[in-house]
Amino acid sequence: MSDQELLPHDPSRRSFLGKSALAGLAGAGLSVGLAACKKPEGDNAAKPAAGAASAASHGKYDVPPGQLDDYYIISSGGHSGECRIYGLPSGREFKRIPVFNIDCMSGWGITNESKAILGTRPDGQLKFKTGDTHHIHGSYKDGTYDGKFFWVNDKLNARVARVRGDTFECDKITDVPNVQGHHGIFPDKRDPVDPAINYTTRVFAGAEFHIPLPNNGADVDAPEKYGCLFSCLDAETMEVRWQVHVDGNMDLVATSYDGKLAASNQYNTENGIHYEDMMSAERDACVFFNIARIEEAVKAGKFTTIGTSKVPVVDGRAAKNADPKTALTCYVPVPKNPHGVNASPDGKYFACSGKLSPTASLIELALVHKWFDGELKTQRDCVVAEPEIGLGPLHTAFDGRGNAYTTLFLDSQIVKWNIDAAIKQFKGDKTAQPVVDRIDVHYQPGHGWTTMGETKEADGKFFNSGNKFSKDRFLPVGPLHAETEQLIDISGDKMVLVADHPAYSEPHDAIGIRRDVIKTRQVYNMDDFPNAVKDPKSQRIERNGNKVTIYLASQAPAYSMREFKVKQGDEVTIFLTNHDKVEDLTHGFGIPMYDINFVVNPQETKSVTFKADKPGVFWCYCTHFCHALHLEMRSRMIVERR
Ligand code: K7E
Ligand code: RUQ
Ligand code: CUA
Ligand code: CA
Repeated sequence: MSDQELLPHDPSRRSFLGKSALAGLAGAGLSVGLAACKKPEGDNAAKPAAGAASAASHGKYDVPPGQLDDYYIISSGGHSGECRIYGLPSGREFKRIPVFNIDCMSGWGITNESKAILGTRPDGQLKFKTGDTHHIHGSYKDGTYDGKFFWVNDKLNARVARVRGDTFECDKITDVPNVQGHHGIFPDKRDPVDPAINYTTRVFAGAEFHIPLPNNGADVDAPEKYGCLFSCLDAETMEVRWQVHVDGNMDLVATSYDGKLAASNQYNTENGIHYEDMMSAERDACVFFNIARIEEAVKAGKFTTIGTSKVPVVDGRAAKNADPKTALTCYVPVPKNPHGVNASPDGKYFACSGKLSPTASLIELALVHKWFDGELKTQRDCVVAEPEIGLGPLHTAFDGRGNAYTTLFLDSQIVKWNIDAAIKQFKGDKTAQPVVDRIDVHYQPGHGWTTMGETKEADGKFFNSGNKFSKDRFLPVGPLHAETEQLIDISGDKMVLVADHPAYSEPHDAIGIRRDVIKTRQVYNMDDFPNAVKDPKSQRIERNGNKVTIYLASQAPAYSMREFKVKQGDEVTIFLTNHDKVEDLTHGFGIPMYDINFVVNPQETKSVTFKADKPGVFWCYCTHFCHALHLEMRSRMIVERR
């Protein structure tokens, strides 16, 4: 296909996509299962271009200069290792929050404070320099966001990070032992036993890849020694409280509004090592965790530990949990290789999407509780609907009015389906029509989310489709294209495409939060930093052998020392306190040829440590434009020859 055939606004340009996606799948050996899937009604190419439909209503969603957005989008950054904040509906990017990556602007991974959070090896180097964020979720109170914290996973190096809602900076990172492919993550919404605790106290995460337990080089060829662990972290201390050994793997995680249940979809109940094995069973599962029972078991000492980890691990495998009345886990069978599990805002259901099945399964939580009470025949009886919605369903979001919106990766569509109608149809009502609307998206949607949709305050205003490809939607910028985040107005009966926003790889999941929920601070508190140079006059140089510590202050447009001397070979630590009190009056500190670059916000203190191995004059300069004399804001570091 020539470039000419891909001109923008050509409605037919979509048609090649469906074919190429299916061809790709056939190559992967998936065609057999999909051939059986019924193609949903309608033909993509015959529909009007979604772009044309959006043009008419465009102005309504503009955010004119000087106006603020209605929502924050708190987004994962995928294999960039960072998180991001955008505005909705404008799509403007406000901030990148470095988490598992190294960030030149802020000095994340450069300063001692950030290195302490990231973790270092004995030689002082960072333990990890890269990461892969997938899911970010906020802390809850009374079933909705309280704006305090956000948690994000690192799928790559098995970590969970916390981002503060007042500064939008990462303040803690925890390594989770004995897991790989640390994928799904979700905070709880209230305590499983104490009704007075109606806020987040735990964060759950699931492991996607089977590894030998422990993974120490033994048992690499003994699949029966492989396993996946579900982990619970303390929201406050960020310590791992306990883990559960499950059958199969875990992908996404969801939690119930009553605080009692967490669940994860499983696409590899086969415990397979290769993809043919992983898709051999007709059904996989959504595994539910009975949090209160797990914590009782831990308290009663019914756990083991794995390798050098001290974290208690309880056995949640099916054979050990056959009696519902004492079971820690409940495996609800759902069709082949699901991806995604999401809680409905009414607190009643989890939707678990089909991926290799053209269906979404709706699981009623009251029935899961019934199963745990021994009052339900089989786990499968927890499924109350399984509508056929289209090809490649991945993630589901809700509008708070009884409708679900599922992304269809292969069909490149969002499908809106009605929960009650789906339940009626499942019970045998042939007149029930669950699917109420579809809209094309461009192209291949992964995550979809709605504004406030993962809270009891789901407002049904916007749906965002996180598309994995943009192809021809934006000016080409080389072989790697931007991704498309497409904003869809879902307030009416029909979905309306409102805007395309490009995004750098790869946001995966995000949450849309009403702006009044977020309360950020304007400046730091100097007292929170033990090494703050509180009075610029207390600036000083302390020497201890060949260790030199420089206590430095900044106030526009100067550093408190015009110069400082160290000796070649010294280990130099610089503490820099920013004395400016005005919001947004941030200074930077860059040392040429020493690879040092970071910013200090108003009233904040940061530090760096390095070896002064190069003699000469080095102009430490302010990197962050702060004042008319910003360029003049410098200090001379003189490294004297030994
Ligand atoms: Cu949330 Cu992208 Cu990690 Cu689905 S996964 S698409
Ligand atoms: S100087 S604000 Cu950085 Cu070229 Cu101009
Ligand atoms: Cu200080 Cu620029
Ligand atoms: Ca499977």
